[in-house]
Amino acid sequence: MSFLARLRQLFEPAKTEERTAVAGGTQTGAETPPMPETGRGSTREAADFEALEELLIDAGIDVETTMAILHDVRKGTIGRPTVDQVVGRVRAQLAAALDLDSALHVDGSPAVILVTGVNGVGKTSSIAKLANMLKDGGMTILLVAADTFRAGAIDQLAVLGERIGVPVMRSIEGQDPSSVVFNGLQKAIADSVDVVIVDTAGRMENKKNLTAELQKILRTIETKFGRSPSEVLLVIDATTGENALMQARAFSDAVPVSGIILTKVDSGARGGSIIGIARELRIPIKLVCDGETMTSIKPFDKDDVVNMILLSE
Ligand SMILES: Nc1nc2c(ncn2[C@@H]2O[C@H](COP(=O)(O)OP(=O)(O)OP(=O)(O)O)[C@@H](O)[C@H]2O)c(=O)[nH]1
Ligand SMILES: [Mg+2]
Repeated sequence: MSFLARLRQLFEPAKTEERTAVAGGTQTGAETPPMPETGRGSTREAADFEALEELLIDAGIDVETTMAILHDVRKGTIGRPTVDQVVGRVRAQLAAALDLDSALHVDGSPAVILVTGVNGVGKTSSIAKLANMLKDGGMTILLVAADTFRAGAIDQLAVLGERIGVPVMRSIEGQDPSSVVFNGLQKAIADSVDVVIVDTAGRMENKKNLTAELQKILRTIETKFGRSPSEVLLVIDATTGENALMQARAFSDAVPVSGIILTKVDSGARGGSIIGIARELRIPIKLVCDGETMTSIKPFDKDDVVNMILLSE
């Protein structure tokens, strides 16, 4: 059952009716007035709020946002809130948490976009989708295969680049990722390319190596080319539960993450943890991927993401 359906079930009028009937009342559901502030009403309200709190936490919503929602629902209603009041306040708080600068910055010549994330979240495919989107917008792109941990990763980017008609700076397995980025940027400058998008490894011998490599790539861009990436994007798989927040914390501790690409929202996403990331780390979602085709990418839309969370099972 979706988060929204469970919310509705918790606060639906029928429940009030049933409870009132048990208590000896005769009112009918839809017209049931709010419960008076009696001792019994307060106990029931407390139980409702406890259930609401449980529901929000269970949906992956962070504690701070959960508390803000409970506070809003309490302060805005006298007696028992209606379903629509509760849903409206949940929506408003989720939207407020997501209210960050979601514009994708592609400044610089070339602009550099570094794409990071743990293995399997959708980095390489999102890069191809993003390149395709920017190319359609009239920009020239170079993809850089700086995930040199696996030969397969290099081939995957090369195949996708060919499919969308975007050149790829290839590498060889085991090559220093920073040297690939250096070569790529040199080529991009020589060819007057608008945007360089760098694929990175999601898996290494250990996490320390992974973040050290990212930091080295950033240093190379800074020291050799005197610039910073216009975006450091972290890819988060929307089907990941609370681990998503831990991933975001770890990456943003290591590198200046400027935005999130939220992937796999088409695959039964849970997604609630994205709210904690936005609220705690102030990292905006910039792009959303919802399928496996090269056009399954779109700029972040607040209502879409709020709906995704509300409709998640
Ligand atoms: N349904 C769906 N599948 C996706 C989406 N994005 C990526 N995938 C799939 O997820 C799998 C992993 O995607 P990759 O792009 O290879 O992920 P990665 O992060 O580059 O993986 P590593 O290079 O191994 O770290 C592939 O099978 C993709 O087709 C999406 O938005 N929707
Ligand atoms: Mg990859």
